[in-house]
Amino acid sequence: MPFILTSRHAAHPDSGRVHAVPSEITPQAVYTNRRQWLREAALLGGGVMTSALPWARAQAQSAPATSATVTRPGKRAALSAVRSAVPGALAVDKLTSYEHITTYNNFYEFGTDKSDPAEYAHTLKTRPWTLSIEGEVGRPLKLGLDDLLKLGAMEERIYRLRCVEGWSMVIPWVGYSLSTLLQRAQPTSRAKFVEFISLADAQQMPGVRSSVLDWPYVEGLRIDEAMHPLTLMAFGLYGEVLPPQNGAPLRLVVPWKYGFKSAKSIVAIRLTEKPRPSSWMQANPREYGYFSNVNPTVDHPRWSQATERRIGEGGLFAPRKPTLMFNGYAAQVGSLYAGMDLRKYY
Ligand SMILES: Nc1nc2c(c(=O)[nH]1)N[C@H]1C(S)=C(S)[C@@H](COP(=O)(O)O)O[C@H]1N2
Ligand SMILES: [Mo]
Repeated sequence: MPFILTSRHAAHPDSGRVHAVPSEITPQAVYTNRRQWLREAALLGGGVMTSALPWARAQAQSAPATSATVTRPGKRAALSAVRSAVPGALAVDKLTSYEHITTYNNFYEFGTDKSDPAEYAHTLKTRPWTLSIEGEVGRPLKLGLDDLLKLGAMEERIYRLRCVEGWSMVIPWVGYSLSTLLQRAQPTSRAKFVEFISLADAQQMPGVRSSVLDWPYVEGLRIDEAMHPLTLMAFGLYGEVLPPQNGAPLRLVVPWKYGFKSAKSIVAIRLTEKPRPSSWMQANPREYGYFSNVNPTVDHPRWSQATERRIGEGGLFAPRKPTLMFNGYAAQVGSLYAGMDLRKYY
C-alpha cells in the first residue's frame, strides 16, 4: 500500500523525507530475522553454534548494531538491551541529555509545570505493579512487573519525541514492541482499537486531585497502529529502568504521534470494538483529535506545527527545526493512513 502524498505534503519542504533507505526496502520479515539470528549468534559468543560456523562469528562481530551502545548516565538499576533491528528504530539524531529528559516532563498526575514531575514523582510506588490486558482478547492477562520484564527481548530504540506544544527530544528508550505483549493475550477479530489506562491514585499522585483532566489518563490507538513494530512498550531509558517522572514502571511510546499519545505508568490495556475518546479529546475536542499524528501541515488551532524547538540545543532563541511528516517515520508508518484525509482525521 503506497503512502498517498497530497499536493499539500508534496509542496512542503520536508516532503523529501518520505522515502525509504535500502534496509527499509528489504522485506521486513527477512531483515528482522537476519538481525535476530545475528544477535543470537552474538549472544552465544564462543558457544557451540558459532564455533561450528566460524563465518557466523565473524559476521556477528562485524555487526556492532547487535548490542546497545548508549551508556548509563544516571543511578538507577541497569536494564540491558540489544540495539533494535526494527526498521526506523534507531534515529541518528544527537541524543538529548539524561538531565533534560528527566527534568523537563509532562505528567499531569504530578502537576502541570515541566519541573513538577521530577520534583514530585518520587512518591510513585512502582512495585508491586500489575498490568491487566482485557476486553476483546481470547486470553485476558494480569501480569506482574517481573513477568513483564521477561516477556520480550529488551531492545534499545532511539526515537524522536515531538510534543504537541512544539518542542522535541531524542530519547534512547529500552523496551520491546507492544505487539509482543498484545499477541500473548490473543486479540479477537472484534479487537479494532486499544485503550491505554494510566494509574490514577490520589495518594501517590497529587495532580489527580486537580481537575485539569478527567482521570485516569486514557489514550488509544487503532489496532494496526498498536501492532506496528515501532510502537514500543518502554521500561527504561539510557540503559536504566525508567525514572518515575518518565512514566515508570512501563509506558507507551508511539514515535510518529504527538507525545500525549504515549501514556505513562500504565495499569490496563483494553482491546475494544469501538474507539473511546482520550483524556485530551474530552478536555478539548476542538484542539485534540484521536489520531494526533505529527504533521507539519496541520496546525494546532493556536499555533503552527511546522517547526519545533529541540530541548537542550541552544535554548529559546536557537533556530527552530522543521517538523517532519509523521515525525520522520513516514517510510515506516505512512501506509497505515493511505487514502485518509489527514486534515479531517487529525
Ligand atoms: N499518564 C500520563 N501520560 C502522559 C502525560 C501525562 O500527563 N500523563 N503527558 C504526555 C505528554 S503531553 C508528553 S509530551 C509525554 C512526555 O513524556 P516524557 O516526560 O517522558 O518526555 O508523555 C505523555 N504521557
Ligand atoms: Mo506533550
